[in-house]
Amino acid sequence: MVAETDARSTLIFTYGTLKQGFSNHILLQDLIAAGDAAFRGVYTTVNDLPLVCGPYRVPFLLNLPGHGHRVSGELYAVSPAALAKMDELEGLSRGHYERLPIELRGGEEDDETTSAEAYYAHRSYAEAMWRRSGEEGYNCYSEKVARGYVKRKDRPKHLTFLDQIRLFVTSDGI
Ligand code: PCA
Repeated sequence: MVAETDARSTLIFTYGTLKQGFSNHILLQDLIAAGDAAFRGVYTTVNDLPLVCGPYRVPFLLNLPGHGHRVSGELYAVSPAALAKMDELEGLSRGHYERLPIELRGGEEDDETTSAEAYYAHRSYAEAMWRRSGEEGYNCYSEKVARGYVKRKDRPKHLTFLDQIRLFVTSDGI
């Protein structure tokens, strides 16, 4: 369970497919129904950060502060069990994303900052992805930005996610 005052809960800032209305939100819905996650509000990053799309319009926040824009997303408090499930979905142990601190503003207290964590693109490909994106970022993973998103089950099976990322960053942008 994740109570309001639970010291064991972790605040996770979601900026992509985990948000309401996007393909992986179903995981959070299940966790909320089980009492393992709670929605805390809409927040925006304090710092400019690049939010880009990789292969299949998959969103990636890059840990390259000072580039891109302030990014909006949704904040959730999650239990340790929920965090483990989210880490698995985001491929932490496979080098897809890494979970790192992020500073946010928003929710009720507009003048205060909130410390949370977010799933950033793994450092092994973040800079290459920034160059591949023409060093242009979004401020929100909206319906429009997500258009063309391909679900995991519909992607080529013979390539790993990291293979697909490597192909994407070394291609010319078609
Ligand atoms: N899911 C995570 C990271 C990127 C993604 O699509 C999120 O929504 O924050």
